[in-house]
Amino acid sequence: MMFVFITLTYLVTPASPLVKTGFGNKRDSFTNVIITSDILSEFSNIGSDVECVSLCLMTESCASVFYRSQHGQCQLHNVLFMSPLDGQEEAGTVYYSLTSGACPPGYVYSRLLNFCYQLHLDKIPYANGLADCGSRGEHLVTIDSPDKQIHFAKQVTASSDSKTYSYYIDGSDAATEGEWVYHDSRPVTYFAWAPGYPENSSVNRDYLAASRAYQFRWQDRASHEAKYYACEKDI
Ligand SMILES: [Ca+2]
Repeated sequence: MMFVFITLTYLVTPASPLVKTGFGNKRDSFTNVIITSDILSEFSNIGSDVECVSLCLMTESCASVFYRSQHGQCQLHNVLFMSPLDGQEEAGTVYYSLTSGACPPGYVYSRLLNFCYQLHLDKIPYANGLADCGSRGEHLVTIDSPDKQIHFAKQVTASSDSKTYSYYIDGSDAATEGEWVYHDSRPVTYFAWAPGYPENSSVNRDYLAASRAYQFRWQDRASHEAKYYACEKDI
């Protein structure tokens, strides 16, 4: 997908130490489209899209906004929508994602979790996903806490395009069966297994996948299986 980004740059007076300077990136594929699911909060009598983006900046769980100029309304969301076809047509509506210097446009950026990643909706074997992430100095997304698991599952289910398939994520027990490690050899200590998993069967189920069939809880899968994948950029 191609996006044209218009960057609005401005300093925000910090309401708390957690509020950081940031950017709103206009996602042109969503112009004149409105999506009303996953609303974090709404504001009325908002004069401009810039004001709407600044409200997002001041709300740490906000990842994106719709500004409805016809209604002077600003809608905050904690997910990044990926499918314009999920919305309804509404003239005068614009959509912005929040990003930062460290987490580029097109990536999902959670300021709360200091978490930056990109969903890749190509079905590929594990090694190809690993290689693609690595080509940008990234790694498969590391989900090492319940909060990250909840965030990831909410993000992928927010759009019809991204919720249609399972994702390879960081973690393998290929080296020693039953000993799960991340890309950097740290042991995996948090697991979000789907019921009945890990299967540990004889078909080399050595790779973690967040499974569509189980609300994106995890399965151990074989590396040849084609899946979506998500790459994390360390920030
Ligand atoms: Ca295994």
